[in-house]
Amino acid sequence: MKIISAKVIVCCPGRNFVTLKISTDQGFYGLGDATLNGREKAVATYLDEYCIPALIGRDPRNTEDIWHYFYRGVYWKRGAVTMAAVSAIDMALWDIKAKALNTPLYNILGGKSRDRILVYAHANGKNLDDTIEKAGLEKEKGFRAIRIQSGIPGLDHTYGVSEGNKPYEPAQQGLPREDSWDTSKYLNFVPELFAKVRKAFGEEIHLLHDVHHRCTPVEAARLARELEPFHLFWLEDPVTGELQEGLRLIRQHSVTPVAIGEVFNSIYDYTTLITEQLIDYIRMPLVHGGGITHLMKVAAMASVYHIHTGFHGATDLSPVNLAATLHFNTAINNFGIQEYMPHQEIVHEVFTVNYQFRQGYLYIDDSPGIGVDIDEKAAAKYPYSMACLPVNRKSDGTMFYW
Ligand code: KDG
Ligand code: MG
Repeated sequence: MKIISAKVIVCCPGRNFVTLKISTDQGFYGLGDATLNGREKAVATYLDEYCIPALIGRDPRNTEDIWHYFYRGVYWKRGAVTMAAVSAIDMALWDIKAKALNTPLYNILGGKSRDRILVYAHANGKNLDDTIEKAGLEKEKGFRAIRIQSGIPGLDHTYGVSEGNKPYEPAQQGLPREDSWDTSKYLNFVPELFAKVRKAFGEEIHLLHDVHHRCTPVEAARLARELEPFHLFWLEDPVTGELQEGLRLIRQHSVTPVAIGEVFNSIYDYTTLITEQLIDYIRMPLVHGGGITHLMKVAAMASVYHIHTGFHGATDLSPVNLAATLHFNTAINNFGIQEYMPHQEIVHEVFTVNYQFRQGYLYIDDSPGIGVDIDEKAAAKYPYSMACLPVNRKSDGTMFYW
């Protein structure tokens, strides 16, 4: 089998998505997600200019060799743009391989380790009462795990909380919006939030929280320790991950489980974190972490250290990534939980999907390959529209992490 063509489809059904479609001489084609929120065109150009010409003529079944060609074979390794491109190629090749064998992707990743995938929902409230109400709505929908984010008293805008009752969508049209941040207001409020939420829902429901990289290690250690009585499923991105050693301080002071890595793109971002058992969940998604080939290795390494997966799954990752991730989660032993934000209806005019939510779990069907298709005519109706993630400053104007 040979690759005869490949193209990048950039579309904006409500938000921007980048999809790679690779076609073969035997009629099979594969899809890969290459969406990098706010930097979509950089990945599309990288694929168009440097990767697609080098793919033509290769046997798409050689997933390992092709992965190393675009990783090891490239002098400028790693980085979000490069790795999103590598991810899309890898995902599309695995899609082709499974379709050619007429079997769902999970079958060639190890078969079924489970029949359904535990997912967590999002409750993003303007304030404490609103957050409890939103969490109640998610529970009524059947979710057994809920991420809790709330507006912070004294701050105009907080991560995760949308304007009005709109669904979560951090990327805004045009240049980045500037938010303002105050860590002490946040640290004083969050333990009270979780005390009330735990009291309202009891111990039956899993509670999660995303710090979104906004604490220093010692601040994160304080927060993790103060949240211990409320038994979080995890505390996400308590600090930025650039300094892996920073996570040691949190571990020394708390037993609140830690998840990290939605902005990582390589196994080397995780080596200290995994081998020193400083974390409990890896979040690096297939779409940004080098695809199935690379994540299989990261997940295997994590499994040796009792660390589970809990992949990033916001709506800025396309249905192609979500379906591929569900196959992956079905197959591996050390699956933990999957983030799930349903895409807006308009997204499904472009992407037809093969998964369904029921009572707290996602179920993937057994169509061959990844099982998601793209309607290129529908995609053409929604051209790219520039949108960026916000930036963040401390209240005195100092540039900070978003
Ligand atoms: O593009 C960035 C978003 O996907 C991210 O901010 C969402 O932190 C996030 C999460 O945990 O889903
Ligand atoms: Mg996050």
